[in-house]
Amino acid sequence: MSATGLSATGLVVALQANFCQVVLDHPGPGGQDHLLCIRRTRLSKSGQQICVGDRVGVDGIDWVAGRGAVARLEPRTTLLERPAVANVSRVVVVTALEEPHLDPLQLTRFLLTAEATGQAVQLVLAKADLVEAPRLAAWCQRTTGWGYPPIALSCQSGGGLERLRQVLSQPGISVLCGPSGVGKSSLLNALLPALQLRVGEVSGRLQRGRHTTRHVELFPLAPGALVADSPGFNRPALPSDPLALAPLFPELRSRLAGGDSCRFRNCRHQDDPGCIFGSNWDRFEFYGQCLEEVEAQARLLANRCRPEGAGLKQRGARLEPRLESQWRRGSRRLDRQRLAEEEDLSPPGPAGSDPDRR
Ligand SMILES: Nc1nc2c(ncn2[C@@H]2O[C@H](COP(=O)(O)OP(=O)(O)OP(=O)(O)O)[C@@H](O)[C@H]2O)c(=O)[nH]1
Ligand SMILES: [Mg+2]
Ligand SMILES: [Zn+2]
Repeated sequence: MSATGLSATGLVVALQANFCQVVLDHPGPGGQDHLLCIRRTRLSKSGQQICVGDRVGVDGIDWVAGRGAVARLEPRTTLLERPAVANVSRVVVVTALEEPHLDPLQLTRFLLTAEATGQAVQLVLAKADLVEAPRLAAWCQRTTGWGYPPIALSCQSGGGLERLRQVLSQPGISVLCGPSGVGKSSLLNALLPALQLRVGEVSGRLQRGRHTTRHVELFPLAPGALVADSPGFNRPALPSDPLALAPLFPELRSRLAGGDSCRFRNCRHQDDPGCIFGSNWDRFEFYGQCLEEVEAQARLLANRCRPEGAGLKQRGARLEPRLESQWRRGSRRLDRQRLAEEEDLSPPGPAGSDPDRR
C-alpha cells in the first residue's frame, strides 16, 4: 500500500495501555515515521495479542494526528514469552556478579527461557567492578562450561561495552532480559546515552532491584539492529513438556544432537541406568530441580484435563487421582508448593505515558 494513503506497514516498538507505537517501513506525508495505533477488536477476538517486535499492517491513518489502527498481524518467526517480544534474533541474558548476588539456578532458568526461542543466546555478567578478578574468572569459566562464553561488563569502567555493542549491532532484534536491578537499563544508557532510561538503586538485605523498567521498548542501535530493554523479574517459567527440558541445556544438547543416546528413549537423565550423562556435570542438580518442577506441572495439568471421576482410583477408604505412568515419579510436595507459590514479584504496570525515561 502507498505510504501516503490510508494504510501502511511497520514494526511495533512499544505498547502503552490499549495503544502501540508503530515505526513505519516508509515514512508518510511530512516524513512522519511512526504512528500511535489502537488495536482493532477483530484482532483481539482472534485471541492474538500484539507484542513488541510484531510486524503489523495499519489502516485508518490520520496523518495529521499521527494516529492509526492495527488491522493485521504478520506471522511471527519467533516469540520470547516473557518478556513478550516477537521476532527476536538474539536473547541477551543479563545477570549481575553482585548486587544482586548471582544465583546460578535463577540464571539457569533465564537461560532456559532464552533457549526456548531457538535463537542465539548471549550471556552478560554485569557489574564486573564489584568482584575481584579471580571470582570473575571463575564465573567466566563456569558459564563457558555450560555453553555460554560470557561478556563481562562494567558500566562504571566501561569494560566489555564495546564487545556487547558488536553483538547487538548485528541485524535483527535483540532483547535484554534478567532479574531486576542487574543493570540492563544502565548498560543501554552506556551504549546509547541519548536514551536516558530510568535506573533504580538496588536495596534491602538481598540487594534486590526495584522493578524500575515497566515496559518493553525497542531502540535502534545500528542499521537494521534493534535492542529491547525489559522489566526485570525473578522467576522465569519453565517449559511445559518434561521431554523438552534437556535439549534446552547446551551441554546436553550437543551430545544428544551428535547421535549419542541413553539406553531408554524417555530417560530422565537423573543418573538413571544407561544414561550417557551420569551426574558428573555442573548443572546436574539444577536440571534435576527444574525437571521435578516441570513434571509436577505436567501431573497437575493431566489431572485437571481428565473428565470428572475418570482418573480416580480407590486407595483404602479414599479416592486418589490416577497418574499417567510417565509422571508418577517426583514429589507431591512440589505440586503443593507450586500451587501455593506466587509466580514472581513483578508489579503491575503504572499509569503515565513514558515511565521508563528519567
Ligand atoms: N557498581 C555498578 N553498579 C551498576 C552497574 N550497572 C548498573 N549499576 C547500578 O545498578 C542499579 C540497577 O541498575 P538498572 O539499570 O536500573 O537495573 P535494571 O536491570 O534495568 O533493573 P529493572 O529495570 O528493575 O529490571 C543502579 O543503581 C545502577 O547504578 C555497574 O556496572 N557497576
Ligand atoms: Mg531497567
Ligand atoms: Zn539419560
